[in-house]
Amino acid sequence: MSSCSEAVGHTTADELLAGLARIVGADHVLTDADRRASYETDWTGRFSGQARCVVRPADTAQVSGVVAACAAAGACLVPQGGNTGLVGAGVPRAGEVVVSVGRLDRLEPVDTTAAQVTAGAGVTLAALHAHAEAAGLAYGVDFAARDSATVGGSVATNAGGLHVVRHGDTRAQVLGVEAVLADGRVVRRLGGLPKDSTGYDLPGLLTGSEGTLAVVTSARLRLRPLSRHRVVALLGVESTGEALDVLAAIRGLPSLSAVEWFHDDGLRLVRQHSGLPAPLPGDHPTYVLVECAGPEPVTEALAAALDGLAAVGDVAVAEDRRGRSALWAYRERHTEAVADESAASNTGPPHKLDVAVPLTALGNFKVAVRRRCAEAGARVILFGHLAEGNLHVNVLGGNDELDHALLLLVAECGGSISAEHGVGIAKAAWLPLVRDAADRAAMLAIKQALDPQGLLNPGVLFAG
Ligand code: 2HG
Ligand code: ZN
Repeated sequence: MSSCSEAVGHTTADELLAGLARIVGADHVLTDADRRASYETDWTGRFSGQARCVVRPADTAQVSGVVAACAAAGACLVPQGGNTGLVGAGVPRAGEVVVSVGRLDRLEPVDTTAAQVTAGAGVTLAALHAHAEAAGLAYGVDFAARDSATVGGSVATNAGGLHVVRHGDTRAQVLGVEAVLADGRVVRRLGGLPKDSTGYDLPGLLTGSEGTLAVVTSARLRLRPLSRHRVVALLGVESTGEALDVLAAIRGLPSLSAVEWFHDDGLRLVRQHSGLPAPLPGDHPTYVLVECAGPEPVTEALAAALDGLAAVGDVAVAEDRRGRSALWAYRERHTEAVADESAASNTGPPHKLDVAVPLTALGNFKVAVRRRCAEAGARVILFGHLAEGNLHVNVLGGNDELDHALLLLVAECGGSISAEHGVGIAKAAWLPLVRDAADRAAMLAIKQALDPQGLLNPGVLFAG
């Protein structure tokens, strides 16, 4: 594939900027360093690079024009949503054009009969939730960065989040997408037919493609019934085994909507960072947060499922909105607490390994991760989504060598090196650990077919 950063000469570069300004308006082509800055560094501060410019198209036609102009000039581009990604896939690396989809924030009226909605790539998850709820429905994907994270970014990464146990990942919500291909042509599949086996599943392919195959401009999304009743329980447990006993006991509840977990060291950081009080009377090595939600009251069924379980001693339960948010805060504030701690301890941005392992391997994996980090003199905070064996391994004071050792452990137990954040540039080098040569060749063939010049998000997913 071509090296696009060299492909644009000076004259052509000026022409490209002028052409982009004609498409989106000069105000929406950001070339000054201070106007580009917030688009050039990711949320963690770990990934950062210089953009040729940042372009902010207002609609699909403008995105198409921008991509076509870049293709004609041989200029690479990096699509960007809310810039909340954690694997470096949404920030420039070597003078690419950043295509920010933030202005594609159109939300169409909810189709309550089909329980679907079409949302622009720049719509935030929070706005999508509010829109669906106003129509008496709900969107099934949610996570802490909801106020900034966008539909486009969550489709591009196949984001998982808090409710995969109930509704599946983003791919399970996507009924269709509209996307701009590498040459500027637009593929539009927004009909929302739940039954449609006509040809390849392009929406499924583009979901999770991390901006390497097309720029997603809009998505047709499945909505769910709005739950009128909700309960959150936070349980202190003594071991991974006990946490899994809790999971086994509640797994069959139709109302189950989240099973999260964190540990004493993470809780200490969250409390230090937020000033929150202790959530439970006792201290425990591990905490499991369970949420149930449904059209009818859900608390009794949860209590019955947990009844008699040896693991359940110390527990806090909340049914009202305030109480539920107070319990969720202990889990959701881990990311910011870790960021604060890394700044305070001068260890540099944390290395975040978003991994999943089979539940049967979880206990041993956790022990091995802690041992490796201790041997390397690094600190590790583990939290995440217990129901999927998804651990956010946040390493303070780590390095690439330690990442390598930890990802090897993941591969050895049949896990995923990227459960819900994407591969990005952070983990591209380790793709061979979990995708064999035939598998990588098939993926690369798709990449080359859809983006023969290699202009879309170079360096993401495929290293080098
Ligand atoms: C979460 O589950 C997010 O809170 C962020 O996926 C995870 O900060 C992280 O590592
Ligand atoms: Zn997560």
